[in-house]
Amino acid sequence: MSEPIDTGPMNPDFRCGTIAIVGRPNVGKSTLLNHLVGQKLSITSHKPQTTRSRIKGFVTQPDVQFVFVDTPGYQNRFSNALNRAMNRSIITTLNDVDVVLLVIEALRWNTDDQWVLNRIPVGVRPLLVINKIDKVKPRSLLLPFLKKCGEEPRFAAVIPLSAGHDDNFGGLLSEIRSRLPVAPPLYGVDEVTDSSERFLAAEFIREQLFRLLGEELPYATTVMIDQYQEEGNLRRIYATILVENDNQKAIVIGHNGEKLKQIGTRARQDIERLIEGKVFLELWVKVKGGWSDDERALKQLGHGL
Ligand SMILES: Nc1nc2c(ncn2[C@@H]2O[C@H](COP(=O)(O)OP(=O)(O)O)[C@@H](O)[C@H]2O)c(=O)[nH]1
Ligand SMILES: [Mg+2]
Repeated sequence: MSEPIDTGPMNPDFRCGTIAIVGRPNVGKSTLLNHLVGQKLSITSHKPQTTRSRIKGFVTQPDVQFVFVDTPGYQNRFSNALNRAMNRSIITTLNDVDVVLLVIEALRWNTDDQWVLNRIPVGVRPLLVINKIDKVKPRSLLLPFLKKCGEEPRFAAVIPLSAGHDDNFGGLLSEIRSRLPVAPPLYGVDEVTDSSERFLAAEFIREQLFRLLGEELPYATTVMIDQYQEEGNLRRIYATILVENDNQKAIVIGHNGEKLKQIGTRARQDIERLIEGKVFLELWVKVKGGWSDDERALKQLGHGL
């Protein structure tokens, strides 16, 4: 149950707004979102383009509600349809937000970071989040880097942190809050995202494909939820991992089904943490393009028989 938040005369300075998290792949955008929200929502891996769609996460405090939007990794290397769509989605996001966080890795400003910066509208001054400061060795290298970034007029502020290790994001949150408009909250206090459980379940399975399969294979896979049944605190989830050929299918299943079992166990544990309940998860692996897959694809579009 949501507690009503006091946005009336007692609290005339309640602020609420949307914050886009952008940056080249692998800088830690999704990790930052998850740690800000205090819950895994956006899947992460060391491989670029793990995040394929926009995920929102909310943080609500007595005087502010932050609506964070994690974006698929900006990238310019390949220009296939998926990437073009992803980049379009980010540009649309940027025109529609109150604050932009540009995330980079400490000491590693490169041409991809510059490419992302060039895509931020000229009138928008992003907050520069310098992530992974835990990796800087020796520590003395950090200060000159921060100083250099701080002198760059394009950035509204520079905030060094370690998204994966810090447990206090007060500095970042207060920088953001001062830039949000006075507005009532958009979501209930106990809401953390507007993504459905069903969608997040598919994402958590996909995350394990990225983490447990080789370098290339994850990009050839799709996860479909066939059935998602809720029985009190229990979820029965039937899902299919679609691959492109029999060879890939054999790899996903693994020797004696071990790989698929590992994928299923880890994804199940993540979904259990999300719903704070029990999950029964059944995974199938199928080769795309077969008759039944076409039928399922149509069903997902709402044209099922
Ligand atoms: N050492 C270190 N690694 C991090 C930190 N934040 C994220 N990572 C790692 O960086 C990789 C990419 O993170 P991810 O959030 O998926 O990046 P994204 O592509 O920008 O969303 C993952 O392996 C994370 O565990 C951090 O603060 N320190
Ligand atoms: Mg990501």
